[in-house]
Amino acid sequence: MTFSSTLLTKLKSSERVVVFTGAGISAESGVPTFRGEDGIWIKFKPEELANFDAFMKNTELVWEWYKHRKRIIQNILPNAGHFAIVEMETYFKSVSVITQNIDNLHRRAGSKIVYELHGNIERNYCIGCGKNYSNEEIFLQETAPRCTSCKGLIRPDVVWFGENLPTDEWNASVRAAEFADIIFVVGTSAVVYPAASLPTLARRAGAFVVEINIEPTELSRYADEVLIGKAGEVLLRVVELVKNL
Ligand code: BV8
Ligand code: ZN
Repeated sequence: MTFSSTLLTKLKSSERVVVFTGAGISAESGVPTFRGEDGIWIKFKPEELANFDAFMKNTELVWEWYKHRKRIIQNILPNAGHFAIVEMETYFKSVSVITQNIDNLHRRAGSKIVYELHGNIERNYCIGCGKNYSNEEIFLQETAPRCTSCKGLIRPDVVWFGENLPTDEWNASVRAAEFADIIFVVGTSAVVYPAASLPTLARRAGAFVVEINIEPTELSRYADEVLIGKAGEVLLRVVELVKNL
C-alpha cells in the first residue's frame, strides 16, 4: 500500500483528527454489514424492520431480529481497526470517533471521544415511560419485552429510519467535523443521511479526507486519498506511518 506525500505532510501537521466509521470497521469482529453479500438488509429491508411503524406492526419480528443482533454483538470483540484508532490518541491532539455503528466496539476498545449517531444496541427503553432496560433484562422475557412499571412496549435505543438523530451527538459531530484537520472515513457505504453528509461537511471546512474501504463508494470522488483494503490492516499501517513521522 502506498501513501501520498500529501497524506504524510497532512499527518505531520494535523492536530485534530476525526474518524467516521460504519459497519465495515466491525466486519472483522464478525458483525455482519448491512449491504455486503452477508449484509443483514439482504434478508430484511430497512423499511420492514428498522422503523417505528414496522416495530408497532411487527413487534415480535423486529424484536427477534434485534435479539439476534444483540446476541452476535455480545460475543464479539473490538478488532485491530478499533485499537489502531485508540492508538492514534497518542500521536494527535484530539481524536474524535463519529460512528454509525450501534455495537459499542469503539468504547469497548478504549476510544475516549465517541459520538454514536444511531444509538447503541446494548441500551433499551420503554416507549411508555422512558424507563431504561439492560440487555440482560430484555433476554429474560421470551416475547417482545414489556415495561415492569407501566406495561409499555420496550424498544432498542437505536435510531430508526425516519427518526431524528440524538441532538447532542449530532451537534458535537458537526462541530468535530468542522474543526477537523483530517477525517478518516472507514468502512461505510455512505448512503444513510444525515450521517453520510459529515465527510463532505468536513471537506468543505478544510479537512483532508482519507477514505478506507475494501472498495470505492459514493464518497470516493470527494476523498483526497482513497486507501483500498481492510480497515484493520490499513489503519494499522497508518498508525505505523504516524509513529515514524
Ligand atoms: C433522518 C440503526 C430526519 C438501526 C441505522 C424518507 C423518509 C424518512 C427519511 C428518509 C427518507 N429518505 C431518506 C431518508 C433519510 C434516511 C436515509 O438516509 N435513508 C437512506 C437509506 C436513503 N435517514 C434517516 O431516516 C435518518 N433520520 O433523516 O431524520 C428525518 C426525520 C423524519 C422524517 C424525515 C427525515 C436516520 C437513519 C438511521 C437509520 N439507522 N442504524 C439499526 O442498526 O438497526 S442505519 C444503518 O445503516 C447503520 O447505522 C449505518 O448508518 C447505515 C449505513 O450502513 P454502513 O455503516 O455504511 O454499512 P454498509 O453495510 O452500508 O456498508 C459497509 C461498508 O463497509 C461498505 O462500503 C463495505 O465495502 C465496507 N467494508 C466491509 N468490510 C470492510 C469494509 N471496509 C473496510 N474494511 C472491511 N473489512
Ligand atoms: Zn414504562
